Amino acid sequence: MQGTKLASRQWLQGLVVLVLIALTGCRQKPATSTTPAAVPSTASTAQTRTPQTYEVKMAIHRSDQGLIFAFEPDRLQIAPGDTVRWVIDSGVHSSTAYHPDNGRFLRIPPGAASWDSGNLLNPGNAFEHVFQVEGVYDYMCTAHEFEGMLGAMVVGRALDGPGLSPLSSDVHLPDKAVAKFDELTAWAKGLGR
Ligand SMILES: [Cu+2]
Repeated sequence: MQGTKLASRQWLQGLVVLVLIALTGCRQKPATSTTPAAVPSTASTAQTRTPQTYEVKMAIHRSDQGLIFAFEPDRLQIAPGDTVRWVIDSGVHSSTAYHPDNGRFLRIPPGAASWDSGNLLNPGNAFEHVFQVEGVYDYMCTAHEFEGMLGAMVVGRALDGPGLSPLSSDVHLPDKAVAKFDELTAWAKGLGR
């Protein structure tokens, strides 16, 4: 009698242990299965956008009015961290920031990195610059500034700064460059802040 009582008690204890294992196993399962699903979904929504690269062609076109020298597009709104890649389509050109480092007056946000590609000689030649500081940037082609070959970049918002101010009266530029400045500044102002 004693023997069977002991045996059945041991059997009961064993059953209790098995039930406990089964219960904790059930309780843990949903926890481990929801955690991995939650992590990537929150990470992907919280992450910043992937930086983009924009291409600007540098070209010469014939028209009824003569040759047209142009950045295409000549104006772009991008986000901080984005890259602009200038590529020669036709002709010899540069992409050069209006910045004292390039012997010009300042028309990019204070503290922003200047750039100068130098002359790119052949179709397909390219130059890249990463824009980090928010604001308005003006640049030109050194060879064709007098032809109005200018471009503008708005990085983030068109914040007040050198790129939005009127040209100072002591700056002497060819008429076509002045006209292009006015056009690009009006565009940047039109974007709002
Ligand atoms: Cu040019």
